[in-house]
Amino acid sequence: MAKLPIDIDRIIEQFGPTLNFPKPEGIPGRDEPDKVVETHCCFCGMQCGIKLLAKNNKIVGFEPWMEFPFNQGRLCPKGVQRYMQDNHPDRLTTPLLNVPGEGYRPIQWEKAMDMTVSEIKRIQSLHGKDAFAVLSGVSLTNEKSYMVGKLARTAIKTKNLDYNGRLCMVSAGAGNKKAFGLDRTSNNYDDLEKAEVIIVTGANVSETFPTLTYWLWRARDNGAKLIVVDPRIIPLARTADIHLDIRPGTDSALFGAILNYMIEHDMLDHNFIDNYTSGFEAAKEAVKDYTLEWAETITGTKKEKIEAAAQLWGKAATSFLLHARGIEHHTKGVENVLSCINIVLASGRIGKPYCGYGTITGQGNGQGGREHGHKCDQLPGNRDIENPEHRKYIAGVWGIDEKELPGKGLSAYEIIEAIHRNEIKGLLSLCFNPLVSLPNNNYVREALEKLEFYVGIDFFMSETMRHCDIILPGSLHEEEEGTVTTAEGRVVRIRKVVDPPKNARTDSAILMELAQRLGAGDKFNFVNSEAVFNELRVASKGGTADYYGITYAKIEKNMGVFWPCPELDHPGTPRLWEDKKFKTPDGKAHFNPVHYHPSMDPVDEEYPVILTTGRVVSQYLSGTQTRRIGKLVEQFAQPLLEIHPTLAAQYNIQQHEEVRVITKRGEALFPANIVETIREDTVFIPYHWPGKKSANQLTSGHLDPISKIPEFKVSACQLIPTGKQAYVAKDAPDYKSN
Ligand SMILES: Nc1nc2c(c(=O)[nH]1)N[C@H]1C(S)=C(S)[C@@H](COP(=O)(O)OP(=O)(O)OC[C@H]3O[C@@H](n4cnc5c(=O)[nH]c(N)nc54)[C@H](O)[C@@H]3O)O[C@H]1N2
Ligand SMILES: Nc1nc2c(c(=O)[nH]1)N[C@H]1C(S)=C(S)[C@@H](COP(=O)(O)OP(=O)(O)OC[C@H]3O[C@@H](n4cnc5c(=O)[nH]c(N)nc54)[C@H](O)[C@@H]3O)O[C@H]1N2
Ligand code: SF4
Ligand SMILES: [Mo]
Repeated sequence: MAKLPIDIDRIIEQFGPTLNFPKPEGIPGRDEPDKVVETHCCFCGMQCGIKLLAKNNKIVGFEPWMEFPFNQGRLCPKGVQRYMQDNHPDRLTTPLLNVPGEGYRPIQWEKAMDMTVSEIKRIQSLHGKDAFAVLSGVSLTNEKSYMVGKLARTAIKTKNLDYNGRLCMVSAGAGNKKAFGLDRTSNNYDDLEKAEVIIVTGANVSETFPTLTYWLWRARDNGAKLIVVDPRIIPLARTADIHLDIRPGTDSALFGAILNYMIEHDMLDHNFIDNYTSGFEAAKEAVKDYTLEWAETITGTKKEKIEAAAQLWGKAATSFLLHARGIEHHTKGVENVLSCINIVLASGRIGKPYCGYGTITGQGNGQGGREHGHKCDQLPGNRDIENPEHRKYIAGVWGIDEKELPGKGLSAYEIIEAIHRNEIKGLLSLCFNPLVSLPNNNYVREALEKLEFYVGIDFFMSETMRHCDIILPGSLHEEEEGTVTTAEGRVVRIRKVVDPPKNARTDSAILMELAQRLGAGDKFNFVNSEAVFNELRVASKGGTADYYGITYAKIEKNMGVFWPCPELDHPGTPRLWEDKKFKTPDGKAHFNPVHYHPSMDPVDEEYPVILTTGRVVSQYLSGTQTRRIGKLVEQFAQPLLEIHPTLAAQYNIQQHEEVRVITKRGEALFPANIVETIREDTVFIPYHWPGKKSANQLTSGHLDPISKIPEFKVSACQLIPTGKQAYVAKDAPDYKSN
């Protein structure tokens, strides 16, 4: 008999015949739950429905929530492991004070709050209100996002408030507002199902939005043609009809050429263009020289392939175009987005069944978090902080004089620059790990060290938190009631399942106490999260992101409601623009002229290789959460440098050899992973790791002039093999082209 791979006898001897394995310290095993709660995954913008199981006020596991319409029980590797965070031994459970020379010492809440408030007051009385900044995050619920905005503007009274969506959806947001006057994906994802042609550009859907692939496969089963645009043969590209392997930073050239081709071959919806859009002539003029030959030289992709894609797109009766950060993380992120929107508008395929367009929102509440006013230029309801009418309305809701409302402040990376210039001296951050996720992080570290006072709210000790003077232990998704808005624009309920552990508090309780101590307690008399939501509904009323008609009861009854939902008897809006009444001042959808521009850090003789950065399936963002979950670490334990065999041979780089990657910002060592799935002129590094493993040691602080998003997707680099073999736990998958 073949020998069993495990020694059962030894195991029985050790643990007894019932195989009672000891439970790992701090993480209880699966017990019969005393509570099963329908809520959502805390990670990406899909916000998959999930049931969390709890026993004795601790999360003990999960079950699929089959009825939730978007994911119908499906979950990705992160979703099935997320519950491991709850009882994690690393949870921050008491406020901490950084004592110089000694390190972090636990302190009472009373003292932590006293010190925080007195430091805010000290800095502001010496240097002005705007010398204290706030950085927020969109893993926070709608209610918390709204509270942070209100806290910054009415209690701290600073204009310098921004959020981590600045690194994420702002290019798409700015492009969508320009073109449609509203910032949301145009349809829910059911409409993908019968789209004839689907373009996915700059979105590694299988790894970053795994459950969305279900809707793409449904479309494929119905015969949809799939066009994938990505410098890498990402898993989705393996099954695509056409893969356009463009050079990073050249989407606007590609989509400009496709628009020009559509115009030349009269693949246009003239009725739609004439009656429902403006700006077509200027957009046409901008691309008149963008031939397929020109596009081939810029994108590095064969013109025959571009033509085939233009033909498919041009002739389709129904279609969907989706993009994510691959086209948005550029100094021309907004232009890239507009170049996509132009080909959608030219086709007239929007506001109809199975016809849609949208950015795929990244963070858990990336959609809602960009609507409720914790951006430097925005007030709730996606209102404009510089618009006098909008200011007046929100000042009225908040019971303050419009003049008291601060104006437009600095964006996230600009706040770091202002700290360097000594203009900002104090910082409150929550739900943001800028030291790992902002570009050029040596520069970010210097800024954090320069602050006179820094207080952070998190549930784990992130790399950024280590620079705080005071750390306040906050709460996980499942420790508070609230709502989030999914990538589809569906507002859903987040359920409290357990209490924050030990001495940790809910984020809301912390924000409310800060407001009270800063003298704005009367504006934060919220009895629960529903009360916050009800104020948010009023604040959003009449804005483009109108939530007025959405209530907790309505969300529960319908398993989510799509905004805009302006009245209580309104059913919500899964598909936008069926009435063709766009939210722009002239009521039309706007074409915008887009000229192709090179990236701000172009390759040259000294820095000849393009470095692009992004994600892997098992790690999430700065990794604070997922690098603490063993199973996810096992899947992808360290950042590897993806490099094509031809480029590797050119530099004589061996598999797993440590390679020095150098840009104008700095250098770092990464083991090579030689794969055939990437362009020969481009290397890729995932960015989820801190310190010496951080890709953001290399990226630049060049920002898009409109959206202020950093150019994470293009840096010019040098590669120098070190001759040393690195220890590599596991390779990134190499999806061979054939
Ligand atoms: N597993 C996992 N899932 C996540 C996250 C995570 O950290 N991990 N984060 C969530 C968040 S916040 C976000 S924003 C999303 C991001 O989701 P995605 O945007 O899908 O993720 P990225 O890996 O940043 O980039 C996507 C692709 O862009 C390609 N790319 C690079 N440069 C260019 C270019 O110039 N043009 C084109 N067309 N493509 C280019 C890269 O090769 C990469 O495959 O994922 C969400 N989901
Ligand atoms: N090179 C490179 N850099 C990138 C990107 C890239 O593609 N390449 N992508 C960018 C993108 S798209 C994004 S979205 C950013 C993300 O950048 P970050 O927002 O900095 O990343 P996170 O890991 O989400 O950090 C959030 C922190 O908040 C904590 N947190 C999570 N939920 C909560 C909560 O409910 N309450 C509280 N109090 N804390 C919470 C987590 O523990 C974590 O420490 O990174 C950007 N950086
Ligand atoms: S796809 Fe996103 S929301 Fe769904 S389980 Fe995975 S990480 Fe969670
Ligand atoms: Mo993101």
